[in-house]
Amino acid sequence: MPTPTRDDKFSFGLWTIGYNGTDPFGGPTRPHLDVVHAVEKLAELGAYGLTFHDDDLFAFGSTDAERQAQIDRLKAALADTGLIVPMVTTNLFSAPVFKDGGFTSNDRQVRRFALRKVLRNLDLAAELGAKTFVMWGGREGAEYDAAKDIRAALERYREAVNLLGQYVTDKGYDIRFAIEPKPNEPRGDILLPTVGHALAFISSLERPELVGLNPEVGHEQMAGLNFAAGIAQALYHGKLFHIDLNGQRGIKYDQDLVFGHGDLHNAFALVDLLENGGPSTGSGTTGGPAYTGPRHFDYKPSRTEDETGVWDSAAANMRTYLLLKERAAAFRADPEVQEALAAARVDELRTPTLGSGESYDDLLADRSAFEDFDASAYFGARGFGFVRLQQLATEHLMGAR
Ligand code: GLT
Ligand code: MN
Ligand code: MN
Ligand code: MN
Repeated sequence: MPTPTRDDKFSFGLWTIGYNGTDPFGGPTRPHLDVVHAVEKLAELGAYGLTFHDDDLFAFGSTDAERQAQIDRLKAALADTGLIVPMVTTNLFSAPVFKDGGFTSNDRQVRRFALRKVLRNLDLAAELGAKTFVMWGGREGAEYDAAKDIRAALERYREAVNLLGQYVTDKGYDIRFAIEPKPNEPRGDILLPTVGHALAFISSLERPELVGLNPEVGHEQMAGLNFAAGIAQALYHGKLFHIDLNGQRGIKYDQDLVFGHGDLHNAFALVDLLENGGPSTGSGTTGGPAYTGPRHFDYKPSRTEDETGVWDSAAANMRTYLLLKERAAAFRADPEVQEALAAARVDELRTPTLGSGESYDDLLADRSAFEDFDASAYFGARGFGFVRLQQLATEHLMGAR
C-alpha cells in the first residue's frame, strides 16, 4: 500500500478536518479541533501543508491579542513539525455582515470592510510564506434576479481583484490568486459559477497573470460538468494555480466526500492528467506531470464520524490519490492500452489540421480533402474503439490488470 510523504504535496484545509458536523438540519457532532493538534496529526499522516481561513484560526471579531496568540501557536506547531502553509484564504461568507456577499454586496460599506479583511489576511499569508491566495465567493450571488445587478456585481468583483493585485505587486509579495468557482450553495446562484465563467472573468482583469483558478471536484460536478475536462482546459490556459480534491455523487448539494468516493472514473482520469499529462501513447507533447502544485483536499469528514473517523478519512484521501496514481501508471505501461490508444488515434489530434505553411487556398485546392473524399463511406466500416479503451481503463482501475 502506498504511504504518503511530504514529496506528494498533500495539504488540507483546517476547516476540513476541523468540520464539527454542523449542517442546515443539525448542530455539531464533534468537539472543536485545535489547530496545534491538527498540524501534529497531519504531519504524522504524511501531509505537507495546512491551509486556513482567517476565521478558522481565530474567531471573527477576535481582539488583536487573541488573533496574535493563535498565529503564534500555529507558527510554533509548523516549526515543530515542518508542515508548511502553501495557501491562505479569507472567510467572506460566515459572518452575518456578509449575508449579501463581501466584494459584491449591494452595501458599499460591507464591500469596503471585506476588502480591509482580505488585505489584512494577505499580509498574514505573506508572513507565513503562502504562495497562493484562494478566493471562494460563496456569498457573492443572489436568490432573486431583481435583487442583484449582475453586471454591476461583476464590475465590483473586478474592482476588488484589481485592487488586491495592485496591493501584492506594491508590497512585493510572491502570492498569486486562485478563484474558486461554485454554481450555488450557500447562495441560490453564485457569481463565477464554473471554471469557464471564471476564466472569462480573469481575462478582464488588469493583471490577469496574477489570477488563476482553484477548481473543486464537487463544485463542477454539482453543475453536471466533467471535472477532469475542466481541469484540462484550466491547464491549457495556464490557469491551474491550485486544486480542491474531494468526492461528489451527482447533481445535488455540495457533499465534500473523500476524494474518489464520488465519480471514481473521473478521479482516475484526473490523477492521470495531473501526474502524467493526460491520454498519450508517449509521443507528442505530454508525458510528464501537468501540475506540480499542492494536492489540496477540501472534503468534510461525514458528521457520522468521531475523531478516529476524521483521521481515517484524511488518510483515505491521500491513499486513494496514490492508489489512482499507481493505477494510472499501470494503465499507461500496458502494451494493450498503448495499442488501443493508437487505434483510437488519440495522438493524431496533436497533429495540426493544416500542414505547415498551408493556406486556406491550398486547402481549397486539395481535392483529396473534399471532392475526392468519400465522407459517407469513410467511417462506415470502422470505429474508433473508444469503448475498448474505457474498458481497459476500468479494468486497470479495478486492479484487474
Ligand atoms: C468553504 C467552501 C470551500 C472553499 C473554502 C475556501 S471555504 O468550505 O465550501 O469549497 O474551498 O474558501
Ligand atoms: Mn465542496
Ligand atoms: Mn466547499
Ligand atoms: Mn473548495
